[in-house]
Amino acid sequence: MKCRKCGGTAVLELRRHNAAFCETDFVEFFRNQVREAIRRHRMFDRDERVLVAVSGGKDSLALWDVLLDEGYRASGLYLDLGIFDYSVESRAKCETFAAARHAELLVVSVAETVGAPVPVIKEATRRPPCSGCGLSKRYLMNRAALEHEFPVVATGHNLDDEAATLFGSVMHWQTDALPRQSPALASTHPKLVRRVKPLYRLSERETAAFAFVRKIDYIVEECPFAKGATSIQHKEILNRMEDASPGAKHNFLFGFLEKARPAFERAEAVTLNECARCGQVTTGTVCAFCKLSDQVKRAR
Ligand code: Q46
Ligand code: ZN
Repeated sequence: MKCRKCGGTAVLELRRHNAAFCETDFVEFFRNQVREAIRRHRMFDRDERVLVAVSGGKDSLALWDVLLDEGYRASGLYLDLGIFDYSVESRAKCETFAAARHAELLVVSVAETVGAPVPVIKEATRRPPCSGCGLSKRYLMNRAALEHEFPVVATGHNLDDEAATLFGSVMHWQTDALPRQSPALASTHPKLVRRVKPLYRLSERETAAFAFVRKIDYIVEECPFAKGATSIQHKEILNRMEDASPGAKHNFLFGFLEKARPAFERAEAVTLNECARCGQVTTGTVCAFCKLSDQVKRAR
C-alpha cells in the first residue's frame, strides 16, 4: 500500500476516500479536513479565542492539538462530572496535555455547580445518567464561555458521532432536533455562544489514528454510563453499513446537511428569554439547569 501523496509506505488506508497515507501525510490530511471545516462553516477567525470542551478522550484532545498547532488561541474546558475513577483519570489526561502544551485549562465541577456529581443526580432525578449529565454539560459550557469571554465553544464530535445522532433523530423523526444537527450553530441570543464541531469531517478511526501518530495520551475507557447507550448501538449499525459500502456514513451525514436540513429549519425562530434565576438562556421562565439543581437539592 502506497501513500497517495508521496508514494512512500502507507500506514493507514481510508477506503471512503479511496486513499492511503504515510504518517506525515495522514497528519496533513487530518489538519486539512479541520481547516476545511472551519473555513466552510466560518467557525471562527484567527483573532477569536476558542474554548475547546475536552473530556480527556481522543477526539477532544486531537482537536485541541490541531487548533494549537494551527496557531489558534485555544483554551481547554474540562467539566468534572464526578463519575468515579473515570473522571479522576480523564481530568489528569487533560491537565497533563495542557501542561505539556503550555495551554490554559479551565475546570468546572458539576458537583459544585449543580449540587451533586452525575451519579447522585441520576439517583435524585431517577432518570438515565446521560440526561442530567448532557443538560449540565451544555449549560456549563455556555456559561463558562460567557464568563471567560469566549465567543465560541468547540467540541470534539466526529463523523461517527454526528451520523449516529442523525440516525437516532431520523429513527424517531425528531423533527425538532434535525435543524439543530449542524457542524456550526450560530449564536441566536447575546447570552448564547456559538457552538462548532471542527472534526465532523473525520471518522472515529481517523481521530484514533491521529492521536496515536501524534502520541497524545488520552483516556481509552469510555464513561461507565455509556454502556448500552442507544447511540452506541446506532454506531454499530452504521459501522456495518460502512464495511459493506465505504462512504455510507459520510453520504448519510453530508447528504442530510446539504440536501435535507434546510427543509427542517423552522420559519419562525424560537423566542429565547433569560432565566429568572440564573440569567442564562431558556425558552421558559426558569431554565432546565436551575430546575435540575432544585430537584437535586430537594432530594438530598
Ligand atoms: S452523557 Fe452519559 Fe456521556 Fe455523561 S453520563 Fe457518561 S455517557 S459522560 S458523553
Ligand atoms: Zn437558570
